[in-house]
Amino acid sequence: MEKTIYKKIKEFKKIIIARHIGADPDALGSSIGLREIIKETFPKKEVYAIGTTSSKFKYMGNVDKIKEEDFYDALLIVLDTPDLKRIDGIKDISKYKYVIKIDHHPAIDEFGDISWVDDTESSVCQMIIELVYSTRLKINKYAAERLFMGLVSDTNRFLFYYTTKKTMSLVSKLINDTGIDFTNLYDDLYARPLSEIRLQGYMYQNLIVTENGLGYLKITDEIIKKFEVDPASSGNLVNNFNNINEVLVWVTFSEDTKQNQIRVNARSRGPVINKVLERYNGGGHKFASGARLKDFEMMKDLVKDLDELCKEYKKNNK
Ligand SMILES: [Mn+2]
Repeated sequence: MEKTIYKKIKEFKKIIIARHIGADPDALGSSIGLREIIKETFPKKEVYAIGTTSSKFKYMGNVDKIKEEDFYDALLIVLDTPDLKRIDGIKDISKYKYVIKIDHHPAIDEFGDISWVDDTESSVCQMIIELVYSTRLKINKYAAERLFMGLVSDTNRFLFYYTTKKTMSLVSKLINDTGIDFTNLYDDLYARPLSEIRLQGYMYQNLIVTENGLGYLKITDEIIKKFEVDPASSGNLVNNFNNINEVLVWVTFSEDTKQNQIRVNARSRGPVINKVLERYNGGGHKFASGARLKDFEMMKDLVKDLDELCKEYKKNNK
């Protein structure tokens, strides 16, 4: 697989790298990292990492702007994106000459002339590191830093279950080969505004926990305004609710008045939740999923379904 991908990269003069909307460090790190790797290996190629980004992730590097129609003869590489509708900046992948998909989410849409999808991989950044070490691609320090940050972010500092022996040995090799100053990178990754810390305090105080072990919390627009945060903030904090004795699955419902929807972020340390979230216009990983609801009305049903799931899980795992 990696060899075929390398061959295609070698073959094309123009390469576009895309990833999902609402980019996170894994999406940004893998796309920007891969761009730098290709440029390092093939300095004459035109390579672009596209999609919108936020000021919050400025430290991950710059993204490129392109006019899509000028690149239909290019190789398109789509990273970290299981479904077509969530590719940032690409309207119709069928217009491109050749498409490669590289992803670690459970597949939703099958696409790409080549598709390397493996949900046992911790992150797409990990897959890019593998790609480098199994082909003649060259890596530099800047690319290595991007990949390291994306991997650390997606594994929640090597805490998540899909952190494997392979993850550790690839990271170790990466550090050895490129000499990145990895502890320094944490300053960028984990610095947070006080407003978000205060919101986290509110969330800890107000989490409702059922007897079956479901923790849930509604975050209205009023609360978002009061804490001077944005509708995505609570979702960014949801990983900090791991390791609570009484909580098996936890979920936040955050009102987004601009998009006129409720953002749902769910995590689990046991029950498989993505199948439930799929029924609510969402999905994701087994233990980390999200969804979008039209309004708070549907929250009750989802809470009930997840609570039921916790109950089942407890019964079967006594
Ligand atoms: Mn990812």
